[in-house]
Amino acid sequence: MPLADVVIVDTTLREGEQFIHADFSSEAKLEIARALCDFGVRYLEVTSPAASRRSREDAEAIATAGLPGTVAAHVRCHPDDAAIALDTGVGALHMVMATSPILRAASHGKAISEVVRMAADVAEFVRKRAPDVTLRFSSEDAFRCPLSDLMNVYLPLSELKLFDRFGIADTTGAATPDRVAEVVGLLHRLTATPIEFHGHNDIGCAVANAHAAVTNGATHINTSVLGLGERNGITPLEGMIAVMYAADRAGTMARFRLDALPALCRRVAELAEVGVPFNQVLVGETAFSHKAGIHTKAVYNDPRAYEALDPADFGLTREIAIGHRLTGWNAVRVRADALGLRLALNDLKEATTRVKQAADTRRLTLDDVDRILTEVAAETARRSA
Ligand code: HCA
Ligand code: CU
Repeated sequence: MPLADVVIVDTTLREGEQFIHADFSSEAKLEIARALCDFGVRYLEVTSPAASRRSREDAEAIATAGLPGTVAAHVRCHPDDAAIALDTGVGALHMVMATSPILRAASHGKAISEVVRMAADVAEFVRKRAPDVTLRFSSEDAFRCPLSDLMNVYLPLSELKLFDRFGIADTTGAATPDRVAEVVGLLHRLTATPIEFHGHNDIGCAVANAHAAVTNGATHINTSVLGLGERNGITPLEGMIAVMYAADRAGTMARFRLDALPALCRRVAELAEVGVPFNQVLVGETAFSHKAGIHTKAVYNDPRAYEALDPADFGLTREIAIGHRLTGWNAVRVRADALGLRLALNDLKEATTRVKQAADTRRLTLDDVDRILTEVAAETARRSA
């Protein structure tokens, strides 16, 4: 599937709620759901309605809010949880069960054959009660699971033809893109069932892993705004959008209101009581700032020289820093022009030298640069008077 066509299954309202600082109110959850849909997401995952009374009420409120997309409830592989979820009116159930030896031992204690039986039983139960609901089964900790065990889960479940999709989760966020390519690629070759990838970011590969999953057959990617989730989270929505945009700008712009993304991220950060990290892909404070003279000169000529993403498409502006020791006379000239000062090349170079000298001893503001430029201009005027 082309990257820009991948289905974003956003789980800010499930995995994101598992972020240590997140304690979203019912109103906040609806606000986030609406903002995600306004941005263009068409598939939202919410916390299991079996988790608590408010989780159930919130799932119902979101599922019946008339949003232009599918609302999926995350559930354990248990008919009671599935029944509670179906009663909320969600359009999809996302079942999950651990498959790796370490998690099977530390969590449910079941053998692989029992995992298959339980998933099949719940799927049959769901299909009887709600034939049209979208049903996904995901194996937790799939990437620390022997491939034979993993295939012994997915292949028999695939034959049942009860599932619309298989999820595959890098739960501890330690997989690398080559491993994701291997495992997702194998699953893709062996089943016709669409694949959803869920990847944590513990070693920093979550976006690259999501990319590898798509190029090896995944059709759905789990994201959350700012990557919010357990520990340091999962593939961030904005990171995945950047990958899609870099592959197909027009296609991604047609699907998403990209200029709504920075505000969405700021708002979710606020609701989760954290800041937007300064270097976050796309929406971090420094994502479009340029500093060194060599960079700024080229960016003034053509921003694409040092930008893979056009900030204007996201409603953002680039920042070009002038007042520092790495500055160059081209950047200084742009500032002089902006101030209406017509300086000859020698004067520009003199001003640049003064900026660098001053910056070697202290931190400069734009006002400091402007003062130096005005001084040099005044000296020149005096000389020629
Ligand atoms: C969890 C685990 C999970 C599930 C992912 C999935 C994971 O917190 O329940 O449903 O595909 O990382 O394995 O988030
Ligand atoms: Cu997770």
